[in-house]
Amino acid sequence: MRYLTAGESHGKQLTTIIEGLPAQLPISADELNDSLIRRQGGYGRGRRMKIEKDLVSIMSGVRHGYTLGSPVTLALTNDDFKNWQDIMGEEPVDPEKHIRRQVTKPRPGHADLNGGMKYNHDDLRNVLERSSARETAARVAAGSMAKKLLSELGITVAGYVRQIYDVQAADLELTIDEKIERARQSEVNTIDPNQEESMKHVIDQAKQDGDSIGGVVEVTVDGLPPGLGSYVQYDRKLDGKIAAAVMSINAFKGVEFGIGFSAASTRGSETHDEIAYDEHKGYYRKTNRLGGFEGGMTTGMPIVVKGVMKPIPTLYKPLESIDIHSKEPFKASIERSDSCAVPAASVVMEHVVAWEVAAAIVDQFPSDYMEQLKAALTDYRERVRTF
Ligand code: EPS
Repeated sequence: MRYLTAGESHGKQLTTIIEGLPAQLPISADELNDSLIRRQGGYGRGRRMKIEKDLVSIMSGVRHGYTLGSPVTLALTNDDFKNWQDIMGEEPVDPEKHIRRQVTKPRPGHADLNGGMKYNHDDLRNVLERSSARETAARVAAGSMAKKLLSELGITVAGYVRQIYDVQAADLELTIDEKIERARQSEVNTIDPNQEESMKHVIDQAKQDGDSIGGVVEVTVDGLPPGLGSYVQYDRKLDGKIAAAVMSINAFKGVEFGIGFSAASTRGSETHDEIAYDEHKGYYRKTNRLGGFEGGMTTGMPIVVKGVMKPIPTLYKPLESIDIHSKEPFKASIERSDSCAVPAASVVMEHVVAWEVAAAIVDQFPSDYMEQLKAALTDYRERVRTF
């Protein structure tokens, strides 16, 4: 399974094309929109999200509520495009004419300068329109199809906020359904209601100061068989694929599975997950410190993966940079921005992780239609249970 996204932040639309989904997966636009609407929310979002209503149009690959096995095209209109038609239109423009909203002042922390140098753009808008996190809407659209496929196989994915700035959610023993429910109830998508107000408070403070803040998001995947992914080749390790997917989300700077970086200071005996056996459920682990992976393969325990998001680099409080035309230093001008997009990022991470897990399953159990996939996975689950 693979997908491509296309579209500029203030262009006409975002498009996602997915190839390789088995036929007869039941799907409706409403289910996809539920994910897209969640991504748009969250305390700390800016004015742009009041303009956009991310509702998907399914343009191909689905008929009468079921996938056909052919490529699926999902389109999302940018409602802001009507205000940007002359700036973002595809028709050639007179080079002498002043182009509104031209960007010559690269913002530290964005793709602006490096992208401009690489593609030889003298208007950095040509970079920022595509490097914008608006693209994550198209990835959530793909991930919502993947989540539906996983749910048909009894696999559940939850994304939620662990930390905003210096406010941390407590380590709580919750079922995956409780995590989903709590994150949905929370304005900051956290599972710890005791930290909700403090998280909102640090967002308000950052906004007041013209600043931005980041945080940590976590995704849990439950209901997995052991042995997804493979140790036999570096690029078939599923934790590696998930890590790459998480790192490719805009503004993400780090990823860890289970105890992650703290494994540097735990002994082997405190790090690994002892193996146990039960006649009914087969092999299982007494703990899940490794976050559901050994040797690049799932252990059958839940995948638990965290990602860290840096503060959004578009600041009301400007940082120093250099104008690419005059080569003069300047302090960046005020731009519309989100002061904190960590709650939205938890939804994005949930969907990119879901995609990688679904793609690994479809790779491992090649199937043209859902019944075939379900049967193959049921057989495999039974075989590993009695192994
Ligand atoms: C973004 C800047 C803001 C965000 C945008 C990502 O948009 P604008 O420049 O239009 O104010 O709102 O996020 C989205 C549009 C979205 O859908 O998440 C950026 O620079 O990355």
